[in-house]
Amino acid sequence: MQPSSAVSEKTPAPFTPTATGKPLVGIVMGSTSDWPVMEAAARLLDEFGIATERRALSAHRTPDAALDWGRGAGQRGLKVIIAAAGGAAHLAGVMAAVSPLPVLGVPMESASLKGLDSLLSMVQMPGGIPVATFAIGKPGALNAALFAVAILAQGDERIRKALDDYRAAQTKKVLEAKLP
Ligand code: RP5
Repeated sequence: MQPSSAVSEKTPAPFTPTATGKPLVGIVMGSTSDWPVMEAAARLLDEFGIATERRALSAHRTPDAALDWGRGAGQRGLKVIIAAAGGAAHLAGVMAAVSPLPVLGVPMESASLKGLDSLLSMVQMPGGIPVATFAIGKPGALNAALFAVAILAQGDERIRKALDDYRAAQTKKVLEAKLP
Protein backbone atom coordinates (compact mmCIF):
# COMPACT_ATOMS: atom_id res chain seq x y z
CA MET A 1 0.00 0.00 0.00
CA GLN A 2 1.30 3.47 -0.87
CA PRO A 3 1.86 5.95 1.97
CA SER A 4 -0.78 8.64 1.96
CA SER A 5 1.80 11.36 1.21
CA ALA A 6 2.73 9.62 -2.07
CA VAL A 7 -0.93 9.39 -2.99
CA SER A 8 -1.54 13.05 -2.28
CA GLU A 9 1.50 14.03 -4.39
CA LYS A 10 0.03 12.25 -7.39
CA THR A 11 -3.57 13.22 -6.82
CA PRO A 12 -4.02 17.00 -6.76
CA ALA A 13 -6.79 18.38 -4.63
CA PRO A 14 -10.08 18.70 -6.52
CA PHE A 15 -10.43 22.03 -8.30
CA THR A 16 -12.38 24.40 -6.11
CA PRO A 17 -12.56 27.80 -7.79
CA THR A 18 -11.74 30.78 -5.60
CA ALA A 19 -12.31 33.52 -8.20
CA THR A 20 -15.54 35.33 -7.49
CA GLY A 21 -17.84 37.42 -9.66
CA LYS A 22 -19.48 36.73 -12.98
CA PRO A 23 -17.64 34.25 -15.19
CA LEU A 24 -15.77 36.04 -17.99
CA VAL A 25 -14.32 32.96 -19.68
CA GLY A 26 -16.23 29.90 -20.76
CA ILE A 27 -14.27 26.64 -20.92
CA VAL A 28 -16.17 24.07 -22.94
CA MET A 29 -14.84 20.62 -23.79
CA GLY A 30 -16.07 17.74 -25.87
CA SER A 31 -15.94 15.20 -23.07
CA THR A 32 -15.35 14.91 -19.36
CA SER A 33 -12.26 12.93 -20.41
CA ASP A 34 -10.77 16.29 -21.51
CA TRP A 35 -11.05 17.78 -18.02
CA PRO A 36 -7.70 16.53 -16.62
CA VAL A 37 -6.00 18.62 -19.32
CA MET A 38 -8.39 21.57 -19.33
CA GLU A 39 -8.32 21.81 -15.56
CA ALA A 40 -4.91 23.47 -16.04
CA ALA A 41 -6.62 26.34 -17.89
CA ALA A 42 -9.33 26.64 -15.24
CA ARG A 43 -6.77 26.67 -12.42
CA LEU A 44 -4.62 29.30 -14.14
CA LEU A 45 -7.55 31.62 -14.79
CA ASP A 46 -8.64 31.12 -11.20
CA GLU A 47 -5.15 32.20 -10.06
CA PHE A 48 -5.68 35.43 -12.02
CA GLY A 49 -8.97 35.93 -10.17
CA ILE A 50 -10.97 35.35 -13.36
CA ALA A 51 -14.12 33.32 -12.85
CA THR A 52 -14.89 30.65 -15.42
CA GLU A 53 -17.90 28.72 -16.62
CA ARG A 54 -16.95 25.08 -17.28
CA ARG A 55 -19.00 22.60 -19.31
CA ALA A 56 -18.58 19.30 -21.10
CA LEU A 57 -20.64 19.53 -24.30
CA SER A 58 -20.07 17.80 -27.60
CA ALA A 59 -20.61 19.05 -31.13
CA HIS A 60 -21.53 15.48 -32.01
CA ARG A 61 -23.06 13.84 -28.93
CA THR A 62 -24.98 16.86 -27.60
CA PRO A 63 -25.24 19.19 -30.62
CA ASP A 64 -28.36 21.09 -29.53
CA ALA A 65 -27.05 21.77 -26.02
CA ALA A 66 -23.64 22.79 -27.41
CA LEU A 67 -25.28 25.25 -29.82
CA ASP A 68 -27.49 26.69 -27.07
CA TRP A 69 -24.47 27.15 -24.78
CA GLY A 70 -22.47 28.89 -27.51
CA ARG A 71 -25.36 31.10 -28.63
CA GLY A 72 -26.02 32.29 -25.08
CA ALA A 73 -22.37 32.81 -24.08
CA GLY A 74 -22.24 36.55 -24.77
CA GLN A 75 -25.57 37.21 -23.06
CA ARG A 76 -24.34 35.37 -19.98
CA GLY A 77 -21.46 37.86 -19.77
CA LEU A 78 -18.68 35.70 -21.15
CA LYS A 79 -15.98 37.60 -23.06
CA VAL A 80 -13.91 34.67 -24.34
CA ILE A 81 -14.63 31.02 -25.10
CA ILE A 82 -11.97 28.34 -24.72
CA ALA A 83 -13.09 25.21 -26.56
CA ALA A 84 -11.26 21.89 -26.32
CA ALA A 85 -11.94 18.74 -28.28
CA GLY A 86 -10.13 15.71 -29.60
CA GLY A 87 -10.27 13.54 -32.70
CA ALA A 88 -12.78 15.00 -35.15
CA ALA A 89 -12.54 18.20 -33.15
CA HIS A 90 -15.41 20.37 -34.36
CA LEU A 91 -16.51 21.96 -31.09
CA ALA A 92 -14.39 25.13 -31.33
CA GLY A 93 -15.51 25.72 -34.91
CA VAL A 94 -19.14 25.25 -33.94
CA MET A 95 -18.71 27.74 -31.08
CA ALA A 96 -17.16 30.25 -33.47
CA ALA A 97 -20.02 29.67 -35.91
CA VAL A 98 -22.69 30.68 -33.39
CA SER A 99 -20.87 33.26 -31.24
CA PRO A 100 -19.04 36.47 -32.11
CA LEU A 101 -16.82 36.07 -29.03
CA PRO A 102 -13.14 35.21 -29.52
CA VAL A 103 -12.89 31.41 -29.60
CA LEU A 104 -9.61 29.85 -28.48
CA GLY A 105 -9.32 26.22 -29.53
CA VAL A 106 -7.29 23.60 -27.69
CA PRO A 107 -6.75 20.32 -29.57
CA MET A 108 -6.77 17.32 -27.24
CA GLU A 109 -4.25 14.53 -27.63
CA SER A 110 -6.00 11.51 -29.12
CA ALA A 111 -5.20 7.84 -28.68
CA SER A 112 -4.79 6.93 -32.34
CA LEU A 113 -3.17 10.01 -33.92
CA LYS A 114 -1.72 11.77 -30.85
CA GLY A 115 -3.78 14.89 -31.43
CA LEU A 116 -2.69 15.63 -34.98
CA ASP A 117 -6.25 14.82 -36.02
CA SER A 118 -7.59 17.24 -33.38
CA LEU A 119 -5.15 19.97 -34.41
CA LEU A 120 -5.87 19.79 -38.12
CA SER A 121 -9.64 19.57 -37.77
CA MET A 122 -9.58 22.57 -35.43
CA VAL A 123 -7.11 24.82 -37.20
CA GLN A 124 -8.38 24.43 -40.77
CA MET A 125 -11.36 26.75 -40.42
CA PRO A 126 -12.89 28.31 -43.51
CA GLY A 127 -12.20 32.02 -44.01
CA GLY A 128 -14.74 34.15 -42.16
CA ILE A 129 -15.12 32.07 -38.98
CA PRO A 130 -11.88 32.24 -36.99
CA VAL A 131 -10.72 29.90 -34.26
CA ALA A 132 -7.40 30.80 -32.62
CA THR A 133 -5.88 27.35 -32.31
CA PHE A 134 -3.26 26.52 -29.70
CA ALA A 135 -0.82 23.67 -29.11
CA ILE A 136 -1.99 20.10 -28.51
CA GLY A 137 -2.72 19.24 -24.89
CA LYS A 138 -1.63 20.96 -21.70
CA PRO A 139 0.68 23.63 -23.24
CA GLY A 140 -2.28 24.65 -25.40
CA ALA A 141 -4.61 24.72 -22.41
CA LEU A 142 -2.22 26.95 -20.46
CA ASN A 143 -1.56 29.27 -23.40
CA ALA A 144 -5.26 29.56 -24.23
CA ALA A 145 -5.84 30.63 -20.63
CA LEU A 146 -3.00 33.16 -20.84
CA PHE A 147 -4.33 34.44 -24.15
CA ALA A 148 -7.75 34.91 -22.55
CA VAL A 149 -6.03 36.84 -19.75
CA ALA A 150 -4.28 39.01 -22.35
CA ILE A 151 -7.59 39.76 -24.07
CA LEU A 152 -9.28 40.68 -20.80
CA ALA A 153 -6.23 42.74 -19.74
CA GLN A 154 -6.96 45.21 -22.55
CA GLY A 155 -9.90 46.60 -20.60
CA ASP A 156 -8.86 45.89 -17.03
CA GLU A 157 -5.83 47.43 -15.32
CA ARG A 158 -5.83 44.86 -12.48
CA ILE A 159 -5.62 41.97 -14.93
CA ARG A 160 -2.95 43.76 -16.98
CA LYS A 161 -0.80 44.20 -13.87
CA ALA A 162 -1.37 40.57 -12.85
CA LEU A 163 -0.23 39.40 -16.31
CA ASP A 164 2.90 41.58 -16.12
CA ASP A 165 3.68 40.11 -12.69
CA TYR A 166 3.11 36.55 -13.93
CA ARG A 167 5.52 37.02 -16.81
CA ALA A 168 8.13 38.71 -14.63
CA ALA A 169 7.96 35.83 -12.15
CA GLN A 170 8.29 33.31 -14.98
CA THR A 171 11.38 35.10 -16.34
CA LYS A 172 12.94 35.28 -12.87
CA LYS A 173 12.35 31.58 -12.29
CA VAL A 174 14.15 30.62 -15.52
CA LEU A 175 17.07 32.98 -14.94
CA GLU A 176 17.55 31.82 -11.35
CA ALA A 177 17.33 28.11 -12.12
CA LYS A 178 20.44 26.18 -11.11
CA LEU A 179 21.35 23.17 -13.16
CA PRO A 180 23.11 20.17 -11.57
C1 RP5 B 1 -13.94 14.28 -28.30
O1 RP5 B 1 -13.63 12.94 -28.32
C2 RP5 B 1 -13.64 14.74 -26.91
O2 RP5 B 1 -13.31 16.09 -26.92
C3 RP5 B 1 -12.51 13.85 -26.47
O3 RP5 B 1 -11.26 14.50 -26.60
C4 RP5 B 1 -12.60 12.68 -27.41
C5 RP5 B 1 -12.86 11.36 -26.70
O4 RP5 B 1 -14.03 11.49 -25.93
P1 RP5 B 1 -14.48 10.31 -24.96
O5 RP5 B 1 -14.75 9.12 -25.84
O6 RP5 B 1 -13.35 10.08 -23.99
O7 RP5 B 1 -15.72 10.81 -24.26
O8 RP5 B 1 -15.25 14.54 -28.64
